[in-house]
Amino acid sequence: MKVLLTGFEPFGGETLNPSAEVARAVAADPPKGVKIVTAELPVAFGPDVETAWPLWDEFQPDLFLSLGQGGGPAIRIERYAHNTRREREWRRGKLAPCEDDAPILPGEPLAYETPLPALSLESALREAGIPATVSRDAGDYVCNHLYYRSLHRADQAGGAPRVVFVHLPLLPEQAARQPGAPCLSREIMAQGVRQILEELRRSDSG
Ligand code: PCA
Repeated sequence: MKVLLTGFEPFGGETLNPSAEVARAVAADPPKGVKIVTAELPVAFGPDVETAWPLWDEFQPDLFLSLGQGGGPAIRIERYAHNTRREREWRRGKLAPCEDDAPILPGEPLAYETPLPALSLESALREAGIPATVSRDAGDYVCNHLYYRSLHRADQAGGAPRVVFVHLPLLPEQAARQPGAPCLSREIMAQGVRQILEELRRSDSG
């Protein structure tokens, strides 16, 4: 199974993004039978997909698994992408008010749902001892934008590749600067992403 596995660059005043760290770790040690191409995407509407599309075109993956930093205590398997985006501005790590709020692709569907079994992926992770949950809202920032554009593109192409987005908690180094914030280690998050790939490889070949 060929997988395009992406993470994002650090944003919002952070120097790390768990998604890029975990994508690199999994690409360096992929599950058996999984061939990975990985990339770190810019956190910007437009440049995110302009970086991902050439890899998609060249590699023709069976699966596009994109990762992003979401915070919270668990790995979040995103079930839906919504046709809405809102620009963000960070000032010293804090969100500043911003007026921009617009559809991603005017006239296109309000939302897309991943074709992948989010609920059974959640169960597989939890059975493996990894905190996981299904989310119905990927937000309105760049992660949701990439997800919406990817599901739209796959839909236009007749449903290939399969696409799913996963939000990750903070890393311990990040949470150490925000006392009380939940986090997971790189190792546990990488194990979770490997578990997802193994589940999907099984269903891909079966
Ligand atoms: N998380 C942001 C954008 C980049 C990232 O890692 C989001 O959830 O939209």
